[in-house]
Amino acid sequence: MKRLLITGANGGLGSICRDRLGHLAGTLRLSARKGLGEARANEEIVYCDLGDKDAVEALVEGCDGIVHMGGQATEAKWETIRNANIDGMFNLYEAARKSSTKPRIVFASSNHAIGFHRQTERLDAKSVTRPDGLYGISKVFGEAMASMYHDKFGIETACVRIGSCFPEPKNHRMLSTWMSYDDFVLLIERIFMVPVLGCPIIYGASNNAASWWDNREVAYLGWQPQDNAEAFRAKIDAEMTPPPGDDLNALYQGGAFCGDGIHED
Ligand code: 15L
Repeated sequence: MKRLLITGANGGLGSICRDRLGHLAGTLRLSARKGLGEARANEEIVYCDLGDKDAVEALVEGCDGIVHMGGQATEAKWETIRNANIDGMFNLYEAARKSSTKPRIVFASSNHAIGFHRQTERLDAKSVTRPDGLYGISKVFGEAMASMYHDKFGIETACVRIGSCFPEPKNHRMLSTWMSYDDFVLLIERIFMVPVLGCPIIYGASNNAASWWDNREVAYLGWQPQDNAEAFRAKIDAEMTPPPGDDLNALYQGGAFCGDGIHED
């Protein structure tokens, strides 16, 4: 690619993209609302609020690919989610539709789009969504946005329902949901290399023995995650007791996000 846009490039996963996806494009265009520091050799920095339509249009123009990590990354009050994840998604897709480059997009969806499924269920790309909060709803919305812009305008998006992408799994639930940074980077590489992408739903998790998710529908990507959270089980067992059977973290795939209450402030 000539120019790859990474939104949310100051966040946890956005910074991994910044550090490890430079080989995919001549130029990385990095965006966030703040905190991107100095531009490195192949980088350009554009500060932008995703809720600002004109700014997002200028941001997207000239990009052949977008890794959309920007937006609200956890549960929050509706106004925050609406600006970043609802208006922000619309602005991004409108900008992509109007651009001269028609970028291929990676959308950072989340396991919280399906969080209210029980941990005893096995899901694939056809499973119904069961969002576990306002954040999860915004991810379902984002997937619908991607689907419509693909069907109507041919814009390709990989909707990655990211599990728990951290250096290591942090608790027993993450033995099922963990995705290593290495496997995440391998996935992004495959998404941009495959000749025809379409608009698939992909479960973003490593090759975990305790996985709840089946990615057979996206075998055509050639993504073969290498890591397995099982390697951390003994460490987690030593550090904490497993949650009791009636705990949200033991019942639902979305874990604690399934708790009652709505963020009001
Ligand atoms: C997410 O969607 C969050 O962005 C992340 O911080 C984790 O909470 C993750 O889900 C998870 O479910 O572990």
